[in-house]
Amino acid sequence: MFENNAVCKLLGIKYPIFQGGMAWIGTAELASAVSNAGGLGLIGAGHMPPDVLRKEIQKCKGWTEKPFGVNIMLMSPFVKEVMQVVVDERVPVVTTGAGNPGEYMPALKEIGTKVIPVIASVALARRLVKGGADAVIAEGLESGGHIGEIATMPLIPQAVDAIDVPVIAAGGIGDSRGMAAAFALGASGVQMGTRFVLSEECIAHPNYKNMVLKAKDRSTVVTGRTLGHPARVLANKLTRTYLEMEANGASTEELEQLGVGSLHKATHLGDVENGSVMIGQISGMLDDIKPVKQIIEDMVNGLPAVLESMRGKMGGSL
Ligand code: TUI
Repeated sequence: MFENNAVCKLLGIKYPIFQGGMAWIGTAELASAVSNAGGLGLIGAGHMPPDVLRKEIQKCKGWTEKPFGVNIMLMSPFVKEVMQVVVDERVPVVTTGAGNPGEYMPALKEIGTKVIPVIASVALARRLVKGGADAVIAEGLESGGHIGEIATMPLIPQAVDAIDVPVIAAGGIGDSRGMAAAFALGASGVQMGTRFVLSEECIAHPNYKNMVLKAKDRSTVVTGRTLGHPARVLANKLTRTYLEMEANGASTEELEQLGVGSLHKATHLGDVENGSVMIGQISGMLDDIKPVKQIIEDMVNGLPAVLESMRGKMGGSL
């Protein structure tokens, strides 16, 4: 179906479907399952120390023969060391998030690693393509976790018009309709995070998955705007405290202190009231936990019906 798709050709994968990085839960289990199912699995390095990341990469290599990647979170205190690990391990694809990866691109490109930064603005997309990015992931503010300020719908076509490498759409995509919409906007592929949280292979605590299942359209809020690090998370006890402190002018240190360890608390300990549940707005639509292979096949197999339905909605022949 995707024989001539630019992203599939660039990476040697069957379907142009990426799994979002996702610190703590984008593990070798999930990444290898996505790659084995024909998409691109990504190990979410988050704040991982370099030796932990190396082990995760080696596990992934043991579980899949297919291309996979590492998502490097540029605000990590270990960013230089984890970049060195992906170079040493010759990881085929690197995606980056939460910053500008420009300074690291030459070393990655030199060993043939494909570099695909997440961008949240057209200006950064332009700059990174000049610096050698092989493609970009344009991520709208519907996503969970760290976000920019533009929604997916306006971001994708503006990024597509501005650059001449493939654009992968992210943010608010969870089924074939979202995938078709991304292609309609000019994207060449999609990335999904929250949808893959609700997979059998995702190691997130059952309480975490349950919060995604129960979430409605307005269940998430954005914290950290005053710090300049906005993040979309499920509204809970933690966010109520956080937003109240933020509104009352709490210091950066006080706010950062609240966040320390909070993602692990939610993803691994299952404390979804005091922990940080980083999920996207599409949560409201997701109501089943499936094997990764089925998530991907349902996305792809549902496309013809979406195209047919579009013709119907338009109400005339095109
Ligand atoms: O990075 C993400 N999502 C994330 S990162 C994250 S951080 C974290 N927090 C606690 C524990 C562990 C990890 C959680 N979720 N998405 C990609 C993304 N990148 N979204 C937005 C951006 C972005 C924003 C600004 C990319 C570049 C950018 O440019 C700034 C610049 O320097 O020009």
